[in-house]
Amino acid sequence: PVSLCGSWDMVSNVNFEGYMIALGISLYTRKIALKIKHRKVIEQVGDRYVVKTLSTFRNYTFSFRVSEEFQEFTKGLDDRNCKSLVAWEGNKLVCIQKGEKKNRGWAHWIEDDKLHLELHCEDQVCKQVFKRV
Ligand code: RET
Repeated sequence: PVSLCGSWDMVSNVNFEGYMIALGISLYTRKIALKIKHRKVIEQVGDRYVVKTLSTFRNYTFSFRVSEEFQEFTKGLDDRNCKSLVAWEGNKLVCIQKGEKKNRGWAHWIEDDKLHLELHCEDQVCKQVFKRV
C-alpha cells in the first residue's frame, strides 16, 4: 500500500465538534480546537510508527507497533487511558481504543493522494482530509 509517512496539512474537518463533545472535551478547548488547522506528521522507524498531530494550540503525539496492543493516554485531548490496537485492514490502518468511551477509534488511509482520517466515538463520526506538505 501507499505509505502514510510524511507531513500532511488539514484541508477539511467535518463534525470535529460532535466528536469532541462525545469525548467530553471542554467548551473552551473545543472553541479553539475548531478554529485551528492541524498538521499530521507520520514517521515510521522499523515497525514502529510515530504519529504527531501538531497545531498552534496543542500537540498530541503517540507511537505504536502494528498489531501490538499499547497503553494510550490521550493527554491534552480528553485525558483518558485506552488500550489501543492498530492493525491494517486492507489499505486502511485501523485503531480500536478500548476504554471508558464506547465505539472509540480511528482509521487512516490514502485516497487520491490525500490522507484520510475518520475518527469515531460513541455515535459520532468526524472526517478529516489532509494534503501532502
Ligand atoms: C488537538 C488540539 C487540542 C484539542 C484536540 C485535538 C485533537 C486531536 C486528535 C488527534 C487524533 C489523532 C489521531 C491520529 C491518528 O493517526 C488538535 C490536539 C481535541 C483528535 C487519531
